[in-house]
Amino acid sequence: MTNYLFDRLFAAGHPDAIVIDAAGQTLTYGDLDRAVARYANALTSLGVKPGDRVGAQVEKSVANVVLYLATIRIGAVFLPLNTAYTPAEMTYFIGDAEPALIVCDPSATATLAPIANAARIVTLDASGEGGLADLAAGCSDRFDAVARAATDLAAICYTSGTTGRSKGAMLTHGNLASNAETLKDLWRFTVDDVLIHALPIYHVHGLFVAINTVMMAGASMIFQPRFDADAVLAVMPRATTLMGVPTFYTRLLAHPGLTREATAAMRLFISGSAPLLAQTHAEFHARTGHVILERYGMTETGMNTSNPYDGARIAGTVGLPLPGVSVRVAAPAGEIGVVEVKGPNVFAGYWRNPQKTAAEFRADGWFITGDLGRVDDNGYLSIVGRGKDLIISGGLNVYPKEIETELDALPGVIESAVIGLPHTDLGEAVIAVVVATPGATLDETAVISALTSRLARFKLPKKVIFVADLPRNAMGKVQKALLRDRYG
Ligand code: MLC
Ligand code: AMP
Repeated sequence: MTNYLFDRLFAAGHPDAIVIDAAGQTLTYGDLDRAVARYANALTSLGVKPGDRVGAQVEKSVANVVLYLATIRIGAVFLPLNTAYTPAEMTYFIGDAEPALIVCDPSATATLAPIANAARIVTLDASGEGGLADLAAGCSDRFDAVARAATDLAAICYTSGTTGRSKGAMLTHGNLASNAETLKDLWRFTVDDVLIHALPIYHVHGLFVAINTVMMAGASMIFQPRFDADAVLAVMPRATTLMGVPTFYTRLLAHPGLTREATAAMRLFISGSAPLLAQTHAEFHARTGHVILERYGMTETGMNTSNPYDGARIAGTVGLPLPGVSVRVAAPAGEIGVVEVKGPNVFAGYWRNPQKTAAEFRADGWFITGDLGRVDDNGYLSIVGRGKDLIISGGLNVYPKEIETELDALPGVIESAVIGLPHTDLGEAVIAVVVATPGATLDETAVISALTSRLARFKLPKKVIFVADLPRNAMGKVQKALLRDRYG
């Protein structure tokens, strides 16, 4: 019996080789295997069965990684949830995904209990302590992985919708394994690599691109709780690779410690999740001698394209389709069109949402990304815009529609438009343009504090602008481009 993803993740790492080095806690592949077995036994004893969802609203920690791997090992489905989500947001995710178990910080149990439905709640705090850890400590360190095929579900990752609510992207064992296998080869990860892991692990970038690729190579990672330029620079002399969003690179460039000497041990800097400015690419090269490798992906597809390891890494492009992945632009050669993708990396559809799934695939099976791109004569893809109304702030997606719905529901607000404006640190910042009822005593502070209980903090507007009315076109549609020009 084989477990498609689990077996592949543990195939390359030598039991005595280090896999995670998290300040004060170092685990070998053997240690990790035993820790995961304990958690797998603990999850099973809590009644989690193959196919059940395990919701994890847990701070980044080694225990959180162990929980992810244990969920895969018992054939269940991992459901990572940003710790910034409010109870209002969690109510939706829990109602939609119907997890059998929710793992959360002890401080969150009181708020989650009334909205947990049928799910059991068990705790795990930022240091990896809690009810689940206690239970696991008393369990056997052996567990026969539950058999899973490439087509079985491994995870559901929520991604916001341009209209309406978030959708759960169903990712299979085959999706995750094929993508990590491909990236490991393309980016030349080997047992000698040490990745600086400073990304959150509730999204595909930090969770699958980083952890799965490292494990497939039998490599190791230095695990940091969050991105901090000082902390990243401090470990660089004993690392070889970094994966980050563009904000990582602009913040590193703002640090005087980023020099050619500081990066001498490194072989590869990778960027993705949001557009990397050509200026950042050039400045990083000038300061360090390293050419950042930019790649392009999505929750629904994992990674789709990458600049090459050996060939030219061209600023402003996201490179070539990954081996085994097909990418096309629905437009004549050299012109701008919607980027479409097909391959073993493409998800199995939206959880319990066949209509949305059908709407985002062409009849011939290509997935419609909603990104606008152009392919040059050498086959390099550039992402030149978005067909979807989306803001990417520090690598995190914010859907204007979701914020506008909350704004419009506030007393004193007639209507609103949420736009992304260029921001030196975050790439884009969320800005709200609001039309208030005449006589309403709303100000920026009141609007933001009213949204605080409803929306995760990264989605909150960095600025609220009050206007008498919104510019509309002949069809009555708000002209966001005009607003961006006016306030940009
Ligand atoms: C934090 N804040 C943000 C924010 N992150 N606001 C807007 N956008 C963000 N991305 C808010 C906090 O709520 C807080 O607000 C204030 O900013 C400072 O918070 P912080 O905790 O000090 O911020 P920091 O830890 O420095 O985080 C910034 C960051 C982080 C850019 C390092 O957001 C990050 O690691 N982003 C990576 C996201 C990621 O992994 N994306 C991949 C998605 S997968 P307040 O009000 O409390 O002061 C994907 C597919 C693909 O896209 O291709 O990879
Ligand atoms: P998510 O839904 O969080 O997975 O975000 C996926 C989106 O991030 C894509 O559809 C793109 O719009 C964007 N994205 C990811 N990588 C890049 C990149 N290198 N350049 C530009 N946009 C990117």
